Amino acid sequence: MKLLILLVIVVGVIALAQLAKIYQLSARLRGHREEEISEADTRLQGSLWIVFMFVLFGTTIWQFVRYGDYLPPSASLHGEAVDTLLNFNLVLIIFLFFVINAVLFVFSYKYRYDKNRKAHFFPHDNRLELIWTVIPSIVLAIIIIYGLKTWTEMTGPASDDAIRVEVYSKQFDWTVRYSGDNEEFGATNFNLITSSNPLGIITQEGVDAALLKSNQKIAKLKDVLRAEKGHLLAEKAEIEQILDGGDNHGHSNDDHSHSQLSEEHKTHLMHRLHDIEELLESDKVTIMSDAAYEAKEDKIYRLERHNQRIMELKPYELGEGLDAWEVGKDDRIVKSEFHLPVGREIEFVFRSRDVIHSAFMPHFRAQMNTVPGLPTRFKVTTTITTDSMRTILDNPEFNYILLCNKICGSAHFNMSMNIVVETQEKYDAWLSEQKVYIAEKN
Ligand SMILES: [Cu+2]
Repeated sequence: MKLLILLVIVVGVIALAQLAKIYQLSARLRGHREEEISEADTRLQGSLWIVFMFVLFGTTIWQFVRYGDYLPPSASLHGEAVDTLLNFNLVLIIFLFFVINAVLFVFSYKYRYDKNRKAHFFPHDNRLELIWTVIPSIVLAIIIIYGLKTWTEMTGPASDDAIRVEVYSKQFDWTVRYSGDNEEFGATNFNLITSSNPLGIITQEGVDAALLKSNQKIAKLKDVLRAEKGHLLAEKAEIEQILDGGDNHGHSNDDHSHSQLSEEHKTHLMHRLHDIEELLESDKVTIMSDAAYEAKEDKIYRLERHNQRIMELKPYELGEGLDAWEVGKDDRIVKSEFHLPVGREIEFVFRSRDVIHSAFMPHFRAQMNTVPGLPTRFKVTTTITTDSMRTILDNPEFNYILLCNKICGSAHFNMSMNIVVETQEKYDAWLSEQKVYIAEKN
């Protein structure tokens, strides 16, 4: 069926081309020149421009009526400022859109080809140049200054009584941190990140946990390497050779101390030989290529270096001030959903563990990239609780949402977190129930 339609279209196009050719040939026979276009033709073309203009304007207006209200109501103080800025730009652009297109199409109609009209030679006009340079400059300056002003207001320093919330991104989820009762965030270090300390908060327990974890890894790797068959066989052969050679030496060499030492050494080697033989017979023995063996050795080296870094962190932080070191003990860590009180200024601090993500909270009109190694920030003042918004939108399922707005990997779509905006009392009650990080373990 599709093929048939395609065939009809192709044949139709060929037929039209042939007809046009015949028309051209017949025109030549009738003594018409190709560039001679009749008055009726130009009038038709000109009128079609006008028709097209009305279709364009009509569909544009229809789209605004149909889809113009695409944004949900803004639920933050600066959200209204953002919307006003957006609307200001939109109105300006739409106005220009109608003016420029009207001029374009009306002039195409009005100044269509006329045999009796002579073109006016008009090379330059200073006044016109001035008008179309100065007016756009002023308009653009207004747009830029207005935009910058709004942006600075949104991203400027937060007030002292703002609630600070840390939003931490990684492939592929969000973690949110609130400061504990001391109202300060604990220092963090990426070397301390473990499954039980996802933000790498620096505390004694955090340091111990990280060291323990990497020491366990090192021990496990060393166990595997120790039981590698090739290396065991080589060591065995070496010891056997030394033991054989040692005997010979004992006969030919009369150095007393040397043979004494050999005796001690010999027992040690015998023990080792016994261990190797036992290992070789056990099911612990592994077989590895040289490359695999070296890779494991390299891994041990890197883990030891990692430990070294943690150890360096320890005295430095402790020396600089115990407060900074232990302040994270009561930080609260939240996943999957976080709460905010209504009517308060919230200062978000964004951090990232792996790649650049973008924290996007559409109802707060807030978006900020999260960059590894560089904390970014954004402040928001909440204005509408989740419950009120559910009433406004007449949608009992509604939830504010935090999304990732940067294509950050295969499960990017999965990076979302619900936000609940509620009264201060409810928020306080909720926060006090959240997990206190690490301190909880003791
Ligand atoms: Cu992401």
